[in-house]
Amino acid sequence: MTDVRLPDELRSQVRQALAEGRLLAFSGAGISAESGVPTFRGPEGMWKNRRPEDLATPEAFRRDPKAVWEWYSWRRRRVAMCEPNQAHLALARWALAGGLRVVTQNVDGLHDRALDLARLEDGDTDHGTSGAPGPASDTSGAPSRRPPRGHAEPVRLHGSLFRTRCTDCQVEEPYPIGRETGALPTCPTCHATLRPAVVWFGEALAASDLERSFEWASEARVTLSIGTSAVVFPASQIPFTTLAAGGTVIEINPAATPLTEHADFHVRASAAAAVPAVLGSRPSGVSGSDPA
Ligand code: BV8
Ligand code: ZN
Repeated sequence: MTDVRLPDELRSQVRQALAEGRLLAFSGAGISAESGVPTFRGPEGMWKNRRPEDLATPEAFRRDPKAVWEWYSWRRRRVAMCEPNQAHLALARWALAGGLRVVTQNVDGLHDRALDLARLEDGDTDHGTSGAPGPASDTSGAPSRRPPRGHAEPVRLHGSLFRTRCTDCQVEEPYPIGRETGALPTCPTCHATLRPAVVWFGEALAASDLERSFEWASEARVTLSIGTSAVVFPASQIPFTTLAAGGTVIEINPAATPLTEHADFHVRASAAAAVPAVLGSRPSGVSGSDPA
């Protein structure tokens, strides 16, 4: 495990927050970079030669739904070939043990797949999984404190690449890889065109997701801001909500961001290396083979 030198005071705050279930993990595209998912901004960013306004807005979809679907189909196929990394898995194990909650800006579904893998490790197969392959389940017993159902699920502030929403009747459904035909997908109920179930620029986030996320951020003893450029509003206000409520913010990012000067500590390292090191070894009761 990478040696991350957190000051002793912060390390004990992280331990205390995990023991009380009051650690919030807030993630952006950078947490998935080591899984091979391109980030949005920065030198290798997906948007370096595209403007978000050209593709991730309702106007773009109205103007040219085919071009927008081609971009999302390319991203879906790209993400489907990626696996959760040690950062996703460390968060999933602690979420399953009730130590933390996850709020993500990402639409790649890797937090969900990591949770499937952690449940398989934990021998808990009654939640249903996304079919993610995982190590042989080890039934050495459930974690000491299994949180209430749904507690471990991430809040997906910006939606999912693997769900569609009808542009007319608004029905939202899973849209697994392999269902694409090349033609614009249509609603099985009203036959209108389907769109990706993501939040585009200029669209409001789900009020319930926002409310829950900001509530957790104000209750958090510690918020980890992991792999986000901290520029997209309103999600970017989550770590500031923890600070305003007197909590501690630790940023994990190889680069500085607008959050850095306000955070209590900046771990200048990659997520896959730093997140397991900051959280410490997995909770008792959840065991299984180490991630690949
Ligand atoms: C809304 C889904 C109101 C789609 C996304 C002017 C000023 C301020 C705000 C605005 C403004 N003009 C407009 C706005 C509002 C706008 C906004 O914030 N714009 C920004 C760009 C200025 N926000 C909105 O429009 C939001 N809606 O405000 O609605 C409203 C209210 C009522 C009624 C109607 C409307 C909606 C925002 C949601 C947009 N959708 N995604 C899709 O994915 O296709 S946002 C998109 O950006 C992704 O979700 C992404 O996650 C998110 C944030 O980016 P990051 O995750 O931070 O990724 P990024 O690449 O930027 O950074 C990666 C970081 O990782 C870097 O720092 C890098 O250093 C680091 N990194 C790299 N490798 C690693 C690493 N870290 C760790 N480990 C590594 N290995
Ligand atoms: Zn419909």
